[in-house]
Amino acid sequence: MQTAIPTTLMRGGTSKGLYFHKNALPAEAEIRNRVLLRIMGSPDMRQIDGVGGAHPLTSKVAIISPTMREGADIDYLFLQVTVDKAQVSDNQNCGNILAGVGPWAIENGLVDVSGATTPVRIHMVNTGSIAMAHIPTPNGFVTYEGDARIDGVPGTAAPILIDFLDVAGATCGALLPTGNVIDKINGLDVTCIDNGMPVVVLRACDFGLSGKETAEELENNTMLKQRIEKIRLALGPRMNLGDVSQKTVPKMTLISPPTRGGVINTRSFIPHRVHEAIGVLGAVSVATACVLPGSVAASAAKTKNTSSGAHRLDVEHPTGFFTVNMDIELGSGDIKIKHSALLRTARKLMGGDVYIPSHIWSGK
Ligand code: NQM
Repeated sequence: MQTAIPTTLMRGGTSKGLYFHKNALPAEAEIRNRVLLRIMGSPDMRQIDGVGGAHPLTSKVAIISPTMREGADIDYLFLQVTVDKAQVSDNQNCGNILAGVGPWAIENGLVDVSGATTPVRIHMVNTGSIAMAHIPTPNGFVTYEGDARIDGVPGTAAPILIDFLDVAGATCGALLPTGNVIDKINGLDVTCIDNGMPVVVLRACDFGLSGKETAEELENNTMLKQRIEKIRLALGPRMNLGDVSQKTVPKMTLISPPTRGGVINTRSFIPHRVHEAIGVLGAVSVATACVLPGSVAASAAKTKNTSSGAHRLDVEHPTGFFTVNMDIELGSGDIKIKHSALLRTARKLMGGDVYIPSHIWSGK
């Protein structure tokens, strides 16, 4: 016997995942995770007996439901399903998958269309913060067609503007989780920052790299990966994340001076594979480090102005740019982020049921 579970396959930004109504999955987290592993086909490098895409960026899940949270329209819980391990993690957010949440909520009757653009206030359950997504709804329906282009996705689609108001320290408790702008680790200077995603910012040159290496070159460099993982494991507890050996945070971003007119060039380990672009909240955290006086990113960054106010920060990544718009207030040695905003697109790819052997859910 197989059990059918209703779901939607969507591209959210530069990632892809399954979007579920909370009621479609088991209520108990342990059974739910077992079900999700089976749906995706994990653990298996190829996820051959499931619908996962055999990469962390395509092995993602959004669970959406009505909310009790004041100031929000819906709850969004993000789960990362590890490809090659029996692991489902709720310890990170995902700003790319977030892009599909508003359209899904409208099309599934959780939010009413309210004009040519429908604002959806999304409570990101993983961190307790709220994002406001502006969903194009001309003629009373979600449209996926439009002329917005984001790097890392071919073609164009309808623009989804996303605002973040309160993501600083969302996971680690503070924008600078160690209390320092610079930390010393294994003889290197790094900046640990959490503006929506815990990230360790490292200089590519400290590893003998130019920063222009391809994702594949970096992934094939076993010594480099081991060195970076050692630093990650040591910094996890110092960033208030505890033992991170089984966690997907912090992300590790190698930075170098920009080469294509942006503010900084990046290569991001997320944390074991290398991102083909950069995560949304990962980019927000790195962009914040660029305008943070004294950080390792600030010295490499080409920021046109470093004063309080509005900034447009083009973060270079392997497949293009990620633009973060930010409103900041600089104090003496610290920074307050009043607001950050960015552009994503999303597309509904498939809707229907996904099947698992019934005993996975029932436990019999
Ligand atoms: O940082 C990948 C992605 C992400 C996360 C990862 C993301 C974010 O690109 O908000 O979007 O870093 O695991 O989907």
